[in-house]
Amino acid sequence: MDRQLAQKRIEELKKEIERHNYLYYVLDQPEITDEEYDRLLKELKALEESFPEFASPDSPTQRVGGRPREEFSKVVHEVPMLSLENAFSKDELRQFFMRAENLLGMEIPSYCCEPKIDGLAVSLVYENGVFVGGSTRGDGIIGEDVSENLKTIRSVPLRLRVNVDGTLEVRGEVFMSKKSFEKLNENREEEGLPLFANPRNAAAGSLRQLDPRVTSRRKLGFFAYQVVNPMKLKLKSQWEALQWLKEAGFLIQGEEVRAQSFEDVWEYIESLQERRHDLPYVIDGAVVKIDDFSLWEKVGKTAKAPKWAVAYKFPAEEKLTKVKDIIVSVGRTGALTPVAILEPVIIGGTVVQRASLHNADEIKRKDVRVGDFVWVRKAGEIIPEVVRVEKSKRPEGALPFKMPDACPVCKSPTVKLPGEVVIRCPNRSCPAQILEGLKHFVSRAGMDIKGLGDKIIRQLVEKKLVFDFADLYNLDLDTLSNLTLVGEKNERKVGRKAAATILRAIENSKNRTLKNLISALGIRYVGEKVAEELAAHFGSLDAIMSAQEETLLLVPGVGDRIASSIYAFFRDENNLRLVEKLKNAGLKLKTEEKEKKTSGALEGMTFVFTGELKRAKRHEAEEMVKSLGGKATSSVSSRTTFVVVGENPGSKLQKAQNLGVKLLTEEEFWSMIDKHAPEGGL
Ligand code: 3BA
Repeated sequence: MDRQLAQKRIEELKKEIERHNYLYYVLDQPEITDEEYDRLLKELKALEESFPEFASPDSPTQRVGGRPREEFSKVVHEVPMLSLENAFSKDELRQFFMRAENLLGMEIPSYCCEPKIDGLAVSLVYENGVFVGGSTRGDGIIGEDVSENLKTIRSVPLRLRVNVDGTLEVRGEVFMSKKSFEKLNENREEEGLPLFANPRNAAAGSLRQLDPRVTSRRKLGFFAYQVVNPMKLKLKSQWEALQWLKEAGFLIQGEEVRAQSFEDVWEYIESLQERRHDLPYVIDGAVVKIDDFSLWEKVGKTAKAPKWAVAYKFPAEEKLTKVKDIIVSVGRTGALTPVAILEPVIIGGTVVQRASLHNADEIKRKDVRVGDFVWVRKAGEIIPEVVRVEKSKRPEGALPFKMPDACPVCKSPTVKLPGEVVIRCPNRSCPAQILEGLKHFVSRAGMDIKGLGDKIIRQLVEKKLVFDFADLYNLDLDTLSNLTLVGEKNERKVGRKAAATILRAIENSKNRTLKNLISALGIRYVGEKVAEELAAHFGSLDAIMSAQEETLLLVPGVGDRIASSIYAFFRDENNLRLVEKLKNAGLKLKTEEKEKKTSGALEGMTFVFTGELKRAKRHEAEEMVKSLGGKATSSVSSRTTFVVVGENPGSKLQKAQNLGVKLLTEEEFWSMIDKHAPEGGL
């Protein structure tokens, strides 16, 4: 493609991709599929690589995160970021606005009410409509420059959708949705990393990552609520500012209302409080602002906070309940975790009957005892936690809880490594560790063996039918069918039919990819992502097993801690024996790429599609090509074998002609596919 054409297409793609970002992340009304979106992004990336002179900081390709930094530089906020005064009751809220009305000498004509999102305040700066950087609130005067990380947030527009000359500063809150938070913690648990206590901490941790690529993976969002210099835009009220922000391409919460009286404000707060648990992100109150900007200056501010806005904090939903028992569970890595078993209570709409007490230090600090009444709440609306003991209700004779000196399951004496807070069961053959290890092995991220539920695994371990993962592959029909299931009313046998299904699932798992196997082994700190990288980099388990730590460090995402964990895992005799057994059981210990490459009819051919296809969607056609061993890419180069030309072809046709790449009509393409495709193709 010539330079001019490339530049034009790059601008086109930038605009188009940002439009789809806006449709998806702000309006929640996508017009195209994820595949189509990825294709556009890929095309842009390829073009920017071929024509680096046209790459720019406001390109959506910049959202994946640049290089890691040593530290964040400090920035002074042009206009200080104030804090908000809090009100904890209807009365305090009324007091706050009565003071404002006294200062004004008039009744407040209208209020703007917004949910108070529990996130992290940041400030974004735009020059002539282009995002140039942003920072955290810090102490309100000086914050940290987290520009690169902010760029990875899809709801932060890189270019405004309206024209604004000069500098514009927009402030708002970076947050993580409840769903993303739960997913993130699930992954971290799998990888043996410490969990985030709530979405706010997770968002803060993610935004303050020195490596923007990490931030990019952490699905953050940005809600805008403030235009710093609204007069410049001729905006007259907070409500107008919010509507303008939306037009300019920002995500606003959409729960905001304009209220005409204090009673209406209160009605809003009550209704918000009822709906708060149904929102996909955590809110901890409402922010109520005098709507009219002209009144802001008149009421003024204190050294710390405006007198025209206040945060109403929802009362924390804390319930008093009884600790029926404190049990100690043993995890996959042998870590002992004390858990309070509670008299069930409903908090935030769900029943809570357990709360982790984390570790010995925590339990000692809170001094939780069996029989105590404790205040329980949900951290970040999600994770139940014991806030404190109601000492006045402590039953006589309640004894301080002591962590056991022996594993509650296998009775091995526990150990505490220097520098660690956790107490561990050191016995690698402890049934609890085997059980948790097996659960992980058969999980979706691992070997994905359906039908092997917790109950069955538990029996296999208790009856000493299975000692390690490899033993699963020696199970027979008789053994399995004689295990019991817990039915609606009574226990019954698994039976031959269900047992046969399970055996088939176990057999099928032998064909899982190397990535699945690595993840299934449960090597500490090695989760799905790292497993995938290891599989792609080494191609076989043997290669990973013999790799030195320095070699392991070459794999993306593998640092010192992970490298030494992998290295140690494969120096352990038990693990080596396990791998040998798995090999003998017939598990695949290599990636499939090499096998695939020689078998496909389209091996060595690269296809590019342009224009609309009639017989299938473009991504389906690309899937077909890949399934036959060919490659499908989004941009035409001298390495392209065929360009398939559909209806209304784009600039790729021109480029193919310039480069002399062979063109195919849609019909020619399909007859080529049909010749090779197995039954049931498209
Ligand atoms: N509105 C937080 N401050 C907010 C602009 C003022 C303000 C907030 C708000 C000061 C929310 C204090 C940090 C700060 C920008 C200073 C909101 C929320 N309005 N809706 C009135 O949802 N958490 N926080 N942010 N300047």
